[in-house]
Amino acid sequence: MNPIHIVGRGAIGSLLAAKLVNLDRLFTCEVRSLNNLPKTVLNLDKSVTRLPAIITHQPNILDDSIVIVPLKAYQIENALRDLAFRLPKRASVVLLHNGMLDRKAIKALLPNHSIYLATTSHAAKREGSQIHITGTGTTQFGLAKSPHSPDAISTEIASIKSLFTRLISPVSYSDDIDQILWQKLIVNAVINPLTAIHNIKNGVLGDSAFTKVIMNIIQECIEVASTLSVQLEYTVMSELVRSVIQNTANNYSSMHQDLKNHRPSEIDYISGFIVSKGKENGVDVSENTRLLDQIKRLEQANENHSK
Ligand code: KPL
Repeated sequence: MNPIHIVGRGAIGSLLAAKLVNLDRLFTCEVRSLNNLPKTVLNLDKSVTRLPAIITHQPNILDDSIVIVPLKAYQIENALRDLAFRLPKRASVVLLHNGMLDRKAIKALLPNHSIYLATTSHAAKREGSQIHITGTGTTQFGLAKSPHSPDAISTEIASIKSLFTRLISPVSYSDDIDQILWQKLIVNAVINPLTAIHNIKNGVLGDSAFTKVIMNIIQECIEVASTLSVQLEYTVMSELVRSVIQNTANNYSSMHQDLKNHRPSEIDYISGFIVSKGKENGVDVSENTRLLDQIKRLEQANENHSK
């Protein structure tokens, strides 16, 4: 079995840590600061898992480790820069975040390691010093790049799949991770800014008052994706968005929670990504631009408030 290393103790990092504790699996975890870390996880069955204390910021990462990086999109580049000189040769890295990163920059940061991209709809949120698991979902991952042989890559994929199956199942490996990440991006481009701007739970977006704006967002995103050679169907995307709104009706989106708690949001990696790729490729992205600007204003207001 590969050693496991988790970077950070946010909501999803803690969810993974709690699952490992419940399985009696040893793992290491690194954090930027030892202050104010969550201590327990409230599982869906209402049982509570105590998270192991972290006594050192950066424990050694063992050879052959699966290194899971479940951070906010805006934290990933720095985290990889920091990991680059500590990763043992045969470690593989799995990035698990919302939004789209600059793939070239990420690949350049870890030229000698396999990088996998993953997305999950398992959900958790922080309440004081406890992480609450708020829903189960599905997990998909795919390869971004690897310097290794096809055989070595197959072994890595099997190991990651087997690990994730025990932690955040059901899990599937995709040869076309871009399709999957774009689908998740569109779900986030609809739900996250709208719920944060209107201060509502995800389910309220099922009201007919939001039909037009949701349609515009999805259409713009699909056009941008197509200029980047990712083909998505409007009806499929609209149905996916509708089902996520329904299945997470009682949740507040991560962007809603970020703004409420005066944390930076991932808007630059969600609507910001759509807007910048749209402008680069001559696509009208006015609806996504409006959302981007509104979230930026809310972030600014939060910043002014805390000065
Ligand atoms: O991923 C999410 C998020 O909140 O970031 C969704 C799917 C919108 C669920 O809330």
